Amino acid sequence: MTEPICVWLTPTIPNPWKVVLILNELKVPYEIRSFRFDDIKRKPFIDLNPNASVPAIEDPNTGVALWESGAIITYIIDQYDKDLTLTYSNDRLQDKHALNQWLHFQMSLQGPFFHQAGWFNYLHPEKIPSVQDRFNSECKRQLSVLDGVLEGRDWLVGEKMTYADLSFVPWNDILHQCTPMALEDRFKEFPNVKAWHERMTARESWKAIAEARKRAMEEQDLAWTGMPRGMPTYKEYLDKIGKGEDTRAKD
Ligand SMILES: N[C@@H](CCC(=O)N[C@@H](CS)C(=O)NCC(=O)O)C(=O)O
Repeated sequence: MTEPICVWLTPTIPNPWKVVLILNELKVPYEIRSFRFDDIKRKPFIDLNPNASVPAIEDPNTGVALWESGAIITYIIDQYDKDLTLTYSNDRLQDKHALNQWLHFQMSLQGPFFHQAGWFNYLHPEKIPSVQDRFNSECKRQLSVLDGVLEGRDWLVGEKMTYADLSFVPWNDILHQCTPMALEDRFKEFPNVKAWHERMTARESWKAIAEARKRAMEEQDLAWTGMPRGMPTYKEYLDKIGKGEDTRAKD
């Protein structure tokens, strides 16, 4: 019997939910270890991930512990997708490696650029229009690449949904919190991305995550920015964490 894989996360950060989404789709047991962002650079988490970022996993079935969501996804697919539900075998060498190519695109472009766009649009203490333009236009460029590839097809590679498709969901889902676009308009220029995204977010696997994420944010009383409700600026938040002060919202 498979023991639950422990997934460490802080709830507002999208990267861990990619991992949880793939575990849900494969029906691999897991347990979420949700902790406060305040503790990301502290023990015990820092012993697990010296880079102080989420997600990280510990798999009691194999003794494997990993961080970096792309590496974790590759591990889960290798270890737990023996039926090739979300991947392709060596018999389809081009498709199998194209999945890895898209995972790298997600990991090196979509995730980091959406993150930096969100930072410079909403959290950075100064507004720097040239930097905001740079990240906003790069996010659009990536979406237009995806939109072009998805023209006339449902999935990035081959005829089925794979881990590559699923890896894009959590960041696309918060595009409106990264770039200055309204929730309902975020995919206006990218109809193929919109249909693809909605195809995946309509699944039970994602609905369960949206609920779990909401609950985990409520447990910590977090605003959408990831800061405790009522925290005026990210700088103040980080200063308080640095001084070891209690950052929890006061009623
Ligand atoms: N490439 C990493 C990125 C993980 C990551 O950096 N997560 C961020 C936010 S998206 C984090 O934990 N940041 C900690 C910090 O900002 O101090 C992955 O995909 O696992």
